[in-house]
Amino acid sequence: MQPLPTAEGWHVLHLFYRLDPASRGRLPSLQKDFLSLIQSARRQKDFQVLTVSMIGHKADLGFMALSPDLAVLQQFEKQLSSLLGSVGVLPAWSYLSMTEKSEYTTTPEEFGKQLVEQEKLKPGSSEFDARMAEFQARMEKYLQNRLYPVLPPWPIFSFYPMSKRRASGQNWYLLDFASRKKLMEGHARVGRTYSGRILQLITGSTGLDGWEWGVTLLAHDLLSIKQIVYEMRFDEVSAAYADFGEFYIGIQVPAEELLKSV
Ligand code: 76R
Repeated sequence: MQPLPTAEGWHVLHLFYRLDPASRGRLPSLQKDFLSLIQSARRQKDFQVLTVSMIGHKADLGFMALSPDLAVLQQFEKQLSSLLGSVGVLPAWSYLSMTEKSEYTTTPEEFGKQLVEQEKLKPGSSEFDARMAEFQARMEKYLQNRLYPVLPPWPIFSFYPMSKRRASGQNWYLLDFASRKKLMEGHARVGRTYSGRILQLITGSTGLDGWEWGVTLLAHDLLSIKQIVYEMRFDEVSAAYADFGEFYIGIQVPAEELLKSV
């Protein structure tokens, strides 16, 4: 298949499969082919896939695959579905999105203004220049992480889709940019208090799937997921403007263990 690269970011495909009771006993027979499929996918440039043992009846097996090439992702999905389908493990749900940078990040101009107004630094002074250089370096790393994330093997995996509301009197898309930016600053303030406990990856899916974003959260413990989602509910962006889909929760395990874990 012809490569389908994108100018910015990576394609992201969340895939969920459900076991038929009769297929459980047949899973061990797939182990070798399954591992060789995962390993050969992972050899492709910048391809990542998380393997997740799901909790509850919505799904048993979960995968979050990322690739710069949409064709690679599509082929991975078809090969995986065909392999799992051969023992009666059937698709339960999928979600297509793309990594993206935020519209609401602080610009160098805004940061410079803060240094002058709040910290009384003089533009052109050596301290001002040093702080600006540090800001630029931090932003570059941050943008790189959003567009090209490297996802750690933290055990708790949570995925849910969300949209910003478009209701009368509560229409996110009719707010002006300054108001949206101010609201998002409040959101980010809450989010940052979970630094080290929650890794969040927001991927855009407007025009690609049924909701506007996919929210992937990784954590070391389930309580952190419950706490952040609860706390965010009180933040105005989520309280007034967000609608959510179903929550898919699982345990991230090495590919070698996945089929043995369900
Ligand atoms: O990206 C950043 O780290 C900078 C600030 C930031 C942006 C721009 C940020 C921080 N988020 C941003 C954008 Mn978020 N986020 C969610 C959810 O359950 C809910 O109520 C909502 C789901 C969570 C749990 C979460 C966590 N965020 C967004 C967007 C895009 C909005 C748009 O473009 O209009 C959505 C849909 C969204 C939703 N957010 C953070 C977090 C956390 C933990 C952080 C801090 C990250 C850190 O500093 O490490």
